[in-house]
Amino acid sequence: QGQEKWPKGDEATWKAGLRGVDSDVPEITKNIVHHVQTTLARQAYNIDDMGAYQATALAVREDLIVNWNETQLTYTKKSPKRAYYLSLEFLMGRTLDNALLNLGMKDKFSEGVNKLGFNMEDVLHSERDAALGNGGLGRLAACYVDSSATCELPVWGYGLRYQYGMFQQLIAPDGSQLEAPDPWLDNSNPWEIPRLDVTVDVRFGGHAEKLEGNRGIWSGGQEVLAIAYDCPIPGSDTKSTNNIRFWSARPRRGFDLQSFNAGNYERAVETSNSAANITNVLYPNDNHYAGKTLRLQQQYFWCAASLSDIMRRFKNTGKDISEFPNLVAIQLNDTHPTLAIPELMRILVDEEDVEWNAAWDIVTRTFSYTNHTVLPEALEKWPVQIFEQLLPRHLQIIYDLNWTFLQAVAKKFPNDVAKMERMSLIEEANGRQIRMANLAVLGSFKVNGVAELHSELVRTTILKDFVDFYGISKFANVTNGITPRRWLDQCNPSLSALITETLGSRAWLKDLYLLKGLLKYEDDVAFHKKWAASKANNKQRLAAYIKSTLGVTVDPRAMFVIQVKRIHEYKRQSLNILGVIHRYLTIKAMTPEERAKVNPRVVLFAGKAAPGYWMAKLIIRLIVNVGKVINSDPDVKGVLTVLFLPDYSVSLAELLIPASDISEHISTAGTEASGTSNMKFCLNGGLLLGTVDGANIEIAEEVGEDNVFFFGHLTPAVEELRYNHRYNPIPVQEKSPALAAVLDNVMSGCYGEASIWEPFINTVRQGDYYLISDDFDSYLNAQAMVDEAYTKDPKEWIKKSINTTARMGKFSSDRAIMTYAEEIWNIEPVKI
Ligand code: CR1
Repeated sequence: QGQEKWPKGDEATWKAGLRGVDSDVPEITKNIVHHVQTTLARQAYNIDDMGAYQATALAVREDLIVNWNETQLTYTKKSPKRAYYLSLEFLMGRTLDNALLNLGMKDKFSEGVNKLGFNMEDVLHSERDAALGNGGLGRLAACYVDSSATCELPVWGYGLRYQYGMFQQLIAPDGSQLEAPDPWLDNSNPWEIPRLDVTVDVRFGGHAEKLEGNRGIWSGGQEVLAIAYDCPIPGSDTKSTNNIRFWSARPRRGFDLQSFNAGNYERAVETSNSAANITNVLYPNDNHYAGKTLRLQQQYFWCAASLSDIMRRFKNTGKDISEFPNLVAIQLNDTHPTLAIPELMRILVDEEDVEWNAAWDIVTRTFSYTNHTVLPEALEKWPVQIFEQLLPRHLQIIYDLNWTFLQAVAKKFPNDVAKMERMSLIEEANGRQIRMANLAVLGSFKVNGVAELHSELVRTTILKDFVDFYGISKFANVTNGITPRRWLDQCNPSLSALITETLGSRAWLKDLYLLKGLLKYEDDVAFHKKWAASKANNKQRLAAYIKSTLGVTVDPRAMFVIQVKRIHEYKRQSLNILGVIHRYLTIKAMTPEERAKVNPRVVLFAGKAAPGYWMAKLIIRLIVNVGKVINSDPDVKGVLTVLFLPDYSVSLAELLIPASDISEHISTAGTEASGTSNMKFCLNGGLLLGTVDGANIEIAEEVGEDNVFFFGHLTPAVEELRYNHRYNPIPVQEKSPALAAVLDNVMSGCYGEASIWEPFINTVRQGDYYLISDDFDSYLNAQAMVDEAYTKDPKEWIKKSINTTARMGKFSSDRAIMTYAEEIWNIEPVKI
């Protein structure tokens, strides 16, 4: 009844929390009230979930900042060698829950929030995702900063503070993807600390003059101001709190107004707008190079600001410049930050007066480069012409580097002109272009791929010439990893609690190999029951979300089959949906008695297509329309449901991943460098259905091949199969009658007019670059094995699930980051 008079929670707690009131209300609660009262200037009468979230976040932020300060002070005092992770993408997702768990304060805060009349779940859900990334590459960076803080390594991330993150995906009534902007900073971001005093001038354009000894002077053009925003990254169960420094672009004050007279005021303001444009938006391409000038501006702006900041910090140590590589390691996350290489050369040679060869020695002991893809369409190449306009001095430096490099190549491989052409930093065909991967390899002391197979492909295909030139030891593998804090403890509280209860402590969260301890219970009936209950609970949680967002009822007792990732032809969501159609047709042809024996499935898709990737968008449209037909067909009701969940995000992944029985990772062999959601699903006890590709292979090595469902051709077969598709094509009808029937069914018009789907169907019937027709029957076979395993012996299935989770120790990003630290960066943990 008190609730009627007092708007929210416990009146006494609110009042005792106010400023100036002496009380024994816990510090945490008082702090939240304090932020409601003074920072938000609101009160119990007008505070909603969003307000409660903001006040709670501000209170938690204070603890983060205290730890952050202490960590940074320790780094400054001890001046250890530090590593910097340069990534254009950090796909962070939400922060509050993760911060509370890492700080070990979730229970206390939940209590406080409750007292004030809120539910922690609702408060946590009020936070908007920070989606400053496209997919795996950006999420990997986020996992790596979490692990570096947890492992107490002195690592900072450097990124861009985009005003607009990854677009919001909407699905139109006809099934097409629509894009809406993501103004994620609109509600302000409590996790960032603006450093208005930390700024860097970044020059674009102007003239470059060459002096003696390869030195140069770069002047004129336009300067843009970079302003730092820091984002504290707490480690788990440690004070160690690292940083991501995000740069935001501002027009340089005064510059524009001076260059125009008062009569040109509007033009002047336009120019300022164009400067701020640089950090406006994240480019929404995944595994695809788009070649936009503004993107090159982003890359240089970010590299220049970060290197200037790193150099300033190094100089504060008072060490001689030759010591730079002994105190600084810089990791290039893909080729996006490759400009950091000529930029460091420019700083050393032009500004620090270091002799050219000595400078190159410093540079090549500082950088290392991670390659994330062998897909040719993703390799960055910038037209020389754009460089001439924007970065004239860097172009000179690249030419000078190339000159020396090609001489060395010619010396090592006399008369091999083709090799020289391939290895040159400049591609002469197709207008002249600068090959960023070649430059990244040239300027780095170590190059790594992200899973064993991928690293091998890097060494034997795209970088083979460089292996011949430098020797194998420069080329390494560091298999990707994921943070078990977010990807089990946070997203799957019921399983996390069961694991902790069973193992007797939470130590597994920082030593994931301890999960092996679960194997003792692989046949334990009571444990099986709890394991299954947790999965059932997660499936119900997802079913409730589906009900509330799509209005569709799914049965949590059905098998949940999930494929969530960027929509891409190489990832073959197409194969999945064609397989679904085959299943649909098969069930429809059955008698009711036969249907009753079918293993009921809910097939879930989610993922965004790049706005300019027409074929990927067509595939989404097909999935949605096939889903509509299947879901409204009484013949398959309760046996098959197919849904496309819109607007995939880190937060949606946290809901989906714990609910899977099977997840699909079915790329054409040799195309998926690693994959990381495969690791997340398996860590949460979902079994894997996939091709022999990327990290699937290493997952199978760990969890046992009998616990994964593999299918499809292997990597060495791909080239020949593609050749055959081009030169000796076999009709689909002959290769796979099942697939031919599915394609005919699509073209029969039952999911919408044939003309809509024709362009997609043609890619399968002709050319079939991604080998759908070659793998289709094998895929169906694997699906049949899944059904059999799931229905025949539920105990055996649970045992597989337990085994999968228990053997995922290798895939902690702590292991990955320690490998980088020990084998590449040569840095050590620093105790705070
Ligand atoms: C790969 O496609 C990998 C991530 C992280 C992606 C994916 O398989 O897991 O990187 N590559 O390493 C990429 O985005 C630009 O390349």
